[in-house]
Amino acid sequence: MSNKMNIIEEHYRIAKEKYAALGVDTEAVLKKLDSIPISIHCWQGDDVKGFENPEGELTGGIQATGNYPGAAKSPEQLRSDLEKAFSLIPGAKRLNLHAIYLETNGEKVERDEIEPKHFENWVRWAKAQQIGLDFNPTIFSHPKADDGLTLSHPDEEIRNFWIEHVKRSRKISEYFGKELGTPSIMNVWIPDGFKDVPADKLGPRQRLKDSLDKALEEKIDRKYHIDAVESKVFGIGAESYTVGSHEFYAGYAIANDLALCLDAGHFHPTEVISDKISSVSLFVKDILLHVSRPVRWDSDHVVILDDELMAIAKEIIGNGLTDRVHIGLDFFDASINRIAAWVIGTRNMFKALTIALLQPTETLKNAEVEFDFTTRLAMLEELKSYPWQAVWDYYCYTKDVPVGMEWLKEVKKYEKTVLLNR
Ligand code: RNT
Ligand code: ZN
Repeated sequence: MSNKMNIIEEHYRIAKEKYAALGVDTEAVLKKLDSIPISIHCWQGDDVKGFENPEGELTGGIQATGNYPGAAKSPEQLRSDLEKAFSLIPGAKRLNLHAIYLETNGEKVERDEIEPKHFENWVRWAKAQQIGLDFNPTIFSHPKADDGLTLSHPDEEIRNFWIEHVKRSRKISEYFGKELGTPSIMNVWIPDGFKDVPADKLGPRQRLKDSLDKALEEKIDRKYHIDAVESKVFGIGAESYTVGSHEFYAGYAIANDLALCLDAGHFHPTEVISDKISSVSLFVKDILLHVSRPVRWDSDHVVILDDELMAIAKEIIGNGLTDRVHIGLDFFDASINRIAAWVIGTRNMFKALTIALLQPTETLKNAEVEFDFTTRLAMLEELKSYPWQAVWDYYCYTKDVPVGMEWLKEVKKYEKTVLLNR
């Protein structure tokens, strides 16, 4: 161990010198990294099933494919899996919950009846973990969403049901914020759309606007709760039209001073959210990211360290937006070990942030304003092979989490002793 420790420290020392020559202080980078939380989504642990109904089927144009053994089947299992994942990830974490992860002691509680008490165990656990919580109303996987329309449904009764669900979800989110001393971001995503060419594109959008106006009417202190809305370009079974499009929600968020959620899988395949962050930041106070990975469609693959992930991190860091851009993850892969999925995706997000923090942003910006595009390109290319990995390893090491592939051994052990016995 001590030999290994020396190697990690030695590599870090060399990297520190190399970055210092560029004017980058790696110690400051590590400190800054500590202050950027990632909201880890609970739903990777059980393929977005929740605890409302054990037979619950995932609907709403999203899908978790695969049948890898060991999915969490109870809140206790899910929390234990999360603890395992957290122990393998350095840095600040939050947990993002959905309404279907409620605990009711076997009692049937409808979505329009949920209350803070159904999330007391989560709050107790979050306190023990010293993390904040975020929240989402679950407006899919439900008989009242089976028509493919919810808040924009032509039937007022159905709209009212979902409006009440959102209202109650906001109270739960506020409760999280009050209990944990950090605002809970509550994100509204609905699956509403049509498979085929609509006759009326305006009507459903008018109804959605009206439903949101009602659902979000009550003022809640931003200290405890922040509302976010998430757009989408299409879903399975809603290929021709999505009620909550990007323009709809960008407009709605700006008009109502809400946070706008940008999901990496929710735009046309050549569009990237990294390019949207700076623009949106000029018009909304808070941006929520659903960092995901679309493969040909909104497939919600585990986040890898690709160009787009690094670009997202660079936009947040380079523009000084860490206080206003809230990083959440949103992927659900049931074809691999689910704890590994969390660890890989979250560590990659932290790696991308490390790389972005190690970039001499001011030098690059100065070259640019002087129209020295040669220096800009030369430097950006050179930086790609700079020893960011030594800084990352050192970060993991100082946070007492496994360095490099060592974490996988822990996951395999847990799989053998816990997951395969479920
Ligand atoms: C669906 C949206 C939404 C969900 C989660 C479970 O396309 O991305 O954010 O993935 O709320
Ligand atoms: Zn999303």
